[in-house]
Amino acid sequence: MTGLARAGKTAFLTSLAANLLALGAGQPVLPGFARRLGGRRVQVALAPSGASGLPRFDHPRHLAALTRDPPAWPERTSAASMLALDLVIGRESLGFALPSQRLRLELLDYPGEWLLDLPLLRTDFADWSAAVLRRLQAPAVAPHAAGFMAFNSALPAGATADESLAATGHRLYRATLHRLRDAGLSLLQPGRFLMPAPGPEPAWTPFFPNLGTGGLESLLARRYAAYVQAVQRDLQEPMFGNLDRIVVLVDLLSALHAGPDAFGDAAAAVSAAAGALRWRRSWIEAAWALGQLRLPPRVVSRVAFAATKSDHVAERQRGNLAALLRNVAEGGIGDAPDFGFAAAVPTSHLAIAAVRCTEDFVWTLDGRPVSAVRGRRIGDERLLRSYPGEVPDRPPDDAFWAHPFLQLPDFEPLRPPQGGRGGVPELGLDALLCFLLDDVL
Ligand SMILES: Nc1nc2c(ncn2[C@@H]2O[C@H](COP(=O)(O)OP(=O)(O)OP(=O)(O)O)[C@@H](O)[C@H]2O)c(=O)[nH]1
Ligand SMILES: [Mg+2]
Repeated sequence: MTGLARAGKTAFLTSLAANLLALGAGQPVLPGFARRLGGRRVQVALAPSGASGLPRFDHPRHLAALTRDPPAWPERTSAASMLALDLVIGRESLGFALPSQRLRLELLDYPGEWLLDLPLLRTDFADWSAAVLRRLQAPAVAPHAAGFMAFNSALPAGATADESLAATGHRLYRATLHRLRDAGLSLLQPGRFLMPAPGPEPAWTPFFPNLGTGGLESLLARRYAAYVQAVQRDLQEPMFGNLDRIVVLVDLLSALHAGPDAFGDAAAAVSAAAGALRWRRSWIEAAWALGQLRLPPRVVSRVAFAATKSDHVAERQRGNLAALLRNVAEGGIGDAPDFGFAAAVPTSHLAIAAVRCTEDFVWTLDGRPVSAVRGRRIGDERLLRSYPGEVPDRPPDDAFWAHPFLQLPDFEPLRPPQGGRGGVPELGLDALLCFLLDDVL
């Protein structure tokens, strides 16, 4: 499970666990998923995270915050963690002699910044540098990148391999990435400059995009190659590798709210990630791995893209939101990679709200009924009505941006029934589970 900062990852894991546990306790939650189980009983328990060495997702603490009075949202997360659930699914009545089906669901909170490293696996240093330097000149980006760009363009093309130049350029580039993230931009690479891997920083870390021709450029290119190798290696590590299915959480509504630059950038980030996740590994890649006496990398078998916080808009808009996400994710995708045989990974695009804050209602505005939502703002007893506008079903054009779009109030979560034991009010988690686990079920 991955998503950029503030996409709603912690809320998602908390709600998913609470609702599955409630389902196991016989509560009427996740109706679509319960239907898919077709009357089979399911037992659910939190499992220890096993031998992975990753810290365990602190579900009780996050759930307690949501069920406080008034409810509180989770704090920002900075470290990866693992949520593990054991499911025991009974067999249908015919097969009374059959053993139950046991399933261990392990959900890794995978930093979204790292997802944006996947496209680097197919990009060499020169192409990457050219693309980044072009982006840093875009009007919305340039003011944040001035220091690094001034340094980089003052370097002579044939600059020699000098450690202090590499370190200075790296420091300036990294500071630029942080500023861009603070400004709401998302397509920021390499991801580990923003979200470092656990442990000490490797010696090859200090690099930055550069189009020179001398010794400095080749030093930076070698470090970039080492970075890409580390990304590749980690994908096969038990800790961050072995990802079997991926859920990508995207906060498209906030991107729409933030304006055309932030939206365009978020769209580019989603489509870059989607492009990297789209194809099952080809037989050539598998053969190459065996040739290196390594097991071929595990294949990601399903990818779900979910637009989060969709309780900010009324039900009629949520279909548009899912369609917008599909259009954005498929935007930058070309044909199958030109090596070997590759098949597309089953992919779904949904609109969800892991922690629902609002209810739908019909609001009469200027004498006309519109579908709106209402909820309480944090620290306010009154119900606030909200009609943020029409959600476009494809990347919006200039006419859309001409009218200010979407207020997104900070709503308070709806109170979870029975202090959380009755689940957490949500939208669309059942459809997401049905898609992710379809083959297993
Ligand atoms: N209305 C609504 N708001 C949500 C929902 N999920 C998350 N939010 C809002 O989004 C904020 C961020 O959610 P988190 O779950 O903390 O996001 P995160 O991806 O874990 O964030 P980081 O750990 O900082 O990267 C919350 O504080 C809420 O304000 C949702 O389902 N509905
Ligand atoms: Mg978090």
